[in-house]
Amino acid sequence: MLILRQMFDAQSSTYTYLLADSRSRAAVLIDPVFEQARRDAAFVRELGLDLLWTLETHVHADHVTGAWLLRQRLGSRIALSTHSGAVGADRMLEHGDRVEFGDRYLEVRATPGHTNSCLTYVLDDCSRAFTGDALLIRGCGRTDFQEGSAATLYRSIRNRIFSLPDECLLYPGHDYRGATVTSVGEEKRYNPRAGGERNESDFVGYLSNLGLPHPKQMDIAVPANLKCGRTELGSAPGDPDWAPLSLTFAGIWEIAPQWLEEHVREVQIVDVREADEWRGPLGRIPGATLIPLAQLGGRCPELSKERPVVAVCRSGGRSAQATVILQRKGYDKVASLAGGMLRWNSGRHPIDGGYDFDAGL
Ligand SMILES: N[C@@H](CCC(=O)N[C@@H](CS)C(=O)NCC(=O)O)C(=O)O
Ligand SMILES: [Fe+2]
Repeated sequence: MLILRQMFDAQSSTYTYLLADSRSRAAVLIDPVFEQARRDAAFVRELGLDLLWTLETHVHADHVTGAWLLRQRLGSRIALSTHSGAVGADRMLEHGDRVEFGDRYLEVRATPGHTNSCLTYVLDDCSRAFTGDALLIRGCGRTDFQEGSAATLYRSIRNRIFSLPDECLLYPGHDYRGATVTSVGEEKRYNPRAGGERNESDFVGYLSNLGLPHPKQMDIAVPANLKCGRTELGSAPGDPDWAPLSLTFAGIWEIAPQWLEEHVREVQIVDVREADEWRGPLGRIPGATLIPLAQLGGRCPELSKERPVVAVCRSGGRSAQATVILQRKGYDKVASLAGGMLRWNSGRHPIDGGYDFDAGL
């Protein structure tokens, strides 16, 4: 079975697509965004996937790719068009190539026009295609910068995208109006630039008169993307360095029980359960302070902002919300204990109080 997830970067209105083969867990990620690399990596980890490739649909002008950051984090390899002129990739793709992931593959189609490097990735059974900016929903990529050519783009759309079956679902590189997916049949009929009876001259005339300002990030994005998003930084900006935290897809920083056991004295542990749970069978972490979640907003001055705070609860749910409350109050070194006291106990980490389950009490 195919796993397909569509993610959105609101800053650049970019879609990133995660595709995976559910049997082997092999995955590819199309058009990752630099600022979203943590989100994407968390998603890949949570779903238990093995990210083989990040694939670019083209050298983007409006955002920096997350390809290099993801290679650093997850060991994924980088692939993009041989016509990109980019350095630092692991594979340069040609028209007709296949990118395999487990039992599935994507067919590479060159669809130049918006840029020379534009590729459309077609799923093995032609049920879906990822068009980048060659074809957008009721739109298409502009052709007034990089190596743009409206005549070339018209032929790419007509010969290499509209030649797919009408039912083939099309997933674009961007949408600026809130739409997410379309189909070949729908765009052939309704695309105002390339659909219906429009011929090449109609298309070229339309594209020559779009009158759009250049993307705001263009001067940064193009040179960065020609290096596959490589920076001099080791990791994404703002990554916490006080502990090996992992970011869940819900946006919560979590810490593993083993690390906490080894570093209890270096952090402040705040237990956000109720008093009866604190005295209950799961016990409490030695050195923890009890502040029930409902009181945390008012009582957080009891916690220092200088030392990291780890929030703890029964299962990891309330402590996740505690990190949100603490961050709002200006605490920047915060994490939630993954799995809460349940996982802490099942891993046999030390507790005060609680019941001795081994003794059968
Ligand atoms: N306002 C956006 C630029 C949007 C833009 O120019 N997008 C390109 C894709 S990289 C495009 O082809 N847009 C076609 C259109 O908006 O019709 C930004 O500053 O990032
Ligand atoms: Fe683009």
